[in-house]
Amino acid sequence: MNEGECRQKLQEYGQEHVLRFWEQLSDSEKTQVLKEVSTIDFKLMKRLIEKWVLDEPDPESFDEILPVPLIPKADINRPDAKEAFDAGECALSAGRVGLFLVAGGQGTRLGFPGPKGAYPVGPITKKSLFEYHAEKIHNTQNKYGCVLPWYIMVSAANDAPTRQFFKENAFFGLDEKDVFFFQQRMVPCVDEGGKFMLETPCHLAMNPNGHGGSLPAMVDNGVTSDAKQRGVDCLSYFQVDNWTVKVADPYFIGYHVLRNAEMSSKNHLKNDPREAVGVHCLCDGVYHVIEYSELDIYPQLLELDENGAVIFGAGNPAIHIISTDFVERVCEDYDKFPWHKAHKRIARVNGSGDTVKPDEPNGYKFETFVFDALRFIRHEPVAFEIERRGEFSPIKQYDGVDSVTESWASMGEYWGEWLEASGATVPRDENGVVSVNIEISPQFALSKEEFLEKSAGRQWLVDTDIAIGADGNVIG
Ligand code: UD2
Repeated sequence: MNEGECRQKLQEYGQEHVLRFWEQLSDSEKTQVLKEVSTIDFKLMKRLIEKWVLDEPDPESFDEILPVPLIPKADINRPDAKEAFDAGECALSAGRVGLFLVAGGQGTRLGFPGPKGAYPVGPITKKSLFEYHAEKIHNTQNKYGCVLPWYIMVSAANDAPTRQFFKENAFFGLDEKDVFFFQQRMVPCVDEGGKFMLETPCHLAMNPNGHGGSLPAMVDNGVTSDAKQRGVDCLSYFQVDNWTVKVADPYFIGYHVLRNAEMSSKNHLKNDPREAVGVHCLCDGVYHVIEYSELDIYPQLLELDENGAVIFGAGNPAIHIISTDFVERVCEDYDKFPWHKAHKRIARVNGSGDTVKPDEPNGYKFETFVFDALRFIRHEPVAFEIERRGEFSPIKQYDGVDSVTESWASMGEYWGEWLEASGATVPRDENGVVSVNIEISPQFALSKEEFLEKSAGRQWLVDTDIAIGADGNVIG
């Protein structure tokens, strides 16, 4: 895009103020502006601004909202679960499964300067979130003699540092050709009058288009065609900040395959109506996840039953299986994909070209959410209940709820129980809480059963912090 085309486009859409510092910019700064403007989908932005900023549409309303029926937690003694497990193992061995990680978010709450996946989550080993995920991949690939191609969505902000981190760590021993990075798009932030916002004189305030943007990004960047070429029809979707996620769970994959589902979701039972996860429910017969920030619009979703349990208890830990064909089908109709707006404090330039962060929200960020793809399904989806421990422990901040420190505690409890089952004595405080740090490499064992099998004849000594490595040796 050259300067003339850029001016014309901006004028056509009433956004010519974007070039108001043009005369003061250097050549390279001008090039940057032209590049940013060329990435904008103006028609989409016009639609979003007219609908969400200049007008205030009523929220989506439903005649009836019901809890989703859940497949109960996996239990190998239940025939349906055994059948699902076997089908999942078959799909894994046949190479039908790929991994789909979303890692494009900005991780602002954690206050970590690098990509969130590079965060050293291991309390003893300082292993990163990416390394934890990679170790699970090694274990699963070895177990099933398969390759799990790993499709990782990044954003403009963390693409280069993420690739660099993988390089520095020699791809954690994975084959580089099976790790595929792809970038989601950015969207401009818009002020309350519907105008694009400049963060600096030569740079628009923009944000990644939400993890729903992973679907068109997969198609545009050749991920779905790569998957199809490899014979992958099930994409196991997870978020980078969940260190304990089962990256390729045979039960879950099996239910998805056996029911010929297009999109399947795991659900944990919410312990608090305000827990910061979406709620999986049936709205006028259609599967939806209502995001936690939108719960006040549907107050019945916050109600408790007479025993104090959350009635709409199916929380969304953001773990799905999505079929490759379904990704492509949703993208054919992507104009219908819903957007969400958030009123935020957005740093912008003042008249003298200085960037100022306001004290109050001053503009909007637009995002799409992957779970909104549920409304495109044609077959009954799978909604599968899981135990929180060992499946869902997200890291949103350093301390408090969903934090690094909470994850360390949950590692102690989760792996402490494995060690105790093997006959070890694990130090606990007067409240019964594990009082040492524990890490067990997922490459060594992915489940308690595997750990016990590999621990046969061994006595683990846990008088202080203990980290067991991929080869089963105690580290340090
Ligand atoms: C998300 C879910 C919430 C619950 C919770 C569990 C949404 C809107 N809500 O809440 O229902 O499942 O997670 O932990 O997602 N990401 C991108 N690109 C983006 C935005 C996010 O890749 O443009 C990734 C991000 O890197 C992370 C994940 O999506 O892996 C979730 O993002 P978040 O941590 O901001 O989501 P949160 O905690 O609001």
